[in-house]
Amino acid sequence: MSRSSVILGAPIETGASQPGCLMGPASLRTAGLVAALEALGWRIEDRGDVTIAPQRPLDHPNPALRNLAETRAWIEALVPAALEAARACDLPVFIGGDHSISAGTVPGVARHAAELGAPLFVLWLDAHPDLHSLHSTESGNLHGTPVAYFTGQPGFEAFPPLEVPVPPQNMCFMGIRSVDPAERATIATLGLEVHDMRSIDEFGVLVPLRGFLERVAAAGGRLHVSFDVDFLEPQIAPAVGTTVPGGATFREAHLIMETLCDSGLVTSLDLVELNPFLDERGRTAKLLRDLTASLFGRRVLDRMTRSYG
Ligand code: EXY
Ligand code: MN
Ligand code: MN
Ligand code: MN
Repeated sequence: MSRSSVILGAPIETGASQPGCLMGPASLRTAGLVAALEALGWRIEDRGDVTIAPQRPLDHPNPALRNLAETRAWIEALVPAALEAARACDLPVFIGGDHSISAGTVPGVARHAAELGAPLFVLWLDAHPDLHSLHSTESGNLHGTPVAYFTGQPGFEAFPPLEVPVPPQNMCFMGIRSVDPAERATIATLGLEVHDMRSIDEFGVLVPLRGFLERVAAAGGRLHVSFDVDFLEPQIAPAVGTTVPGGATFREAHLIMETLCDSGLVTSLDLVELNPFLDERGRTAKLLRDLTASLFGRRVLDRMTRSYG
């Protein structure tokens, strides 16, 4: 029987400094994400986009925080939507929207994993660790906070209570190359598994990825992958507001997705931070579509035509 996926859009841009991620779900749909996955034999149900009502501002001791009420409302909307999507299919895909969507999607799929009695692991593919608390962020951009929230760190009294935290030892970060001092301290305190770009330069992506996948398999775990466009080298993926030079190459990124596919362990996916306003003729959206297809089973030798023109 074919495998199934639910696609759920979360057009959030309130967590980022630059507007534009609001258009991310539309851009990926325009790039043909659904057809690309259907062509691989998957049954796809596109549930459209989640929405929130207009919010009144919320006060907070950190005056830098931007759009706290909106982010809170998005989390409240996304946790049940992600839980339902995970219950309904083999591998839901959550399309952002900036990375604050993961403050809703990860707790949602963590609840589903808990229902199944399995531990949830998270692979965070990003230039940034997104480990700020609501008190430590200086930019006030809440897309820099989801990992600290869903791993149950202190400082999130203003966010909805977390039902199922992800244990910090179940995290794996790859591609990291921009870390703020407070985040550096959290990484050290929690002993997080972080493979920065220096480490990828030295060892490639396969050695650390296979090590992590062995941990997930040995624990009988489920695996959520959170893919931030800024994980990629900006020259191949310009459509993101937080570019950092020295990112993953085209082949490194595809090899990660192909290896994840081979593992059979991935049970949910975020595609985040795509800002179509900054794209060049849709090339970043098309790359993200093709990376997702690699995760869903596309192989070079199966292709009859070239994808790029
Ligand atoms: N660490 C920086 C901040 O907190 O403002 C940058 C965060 C960027 C977060 C992007 C989504 O990965
Ligand atoms: Mn399921
Ligand atoms: Mn991020
Ligand atoms: Mn990032």
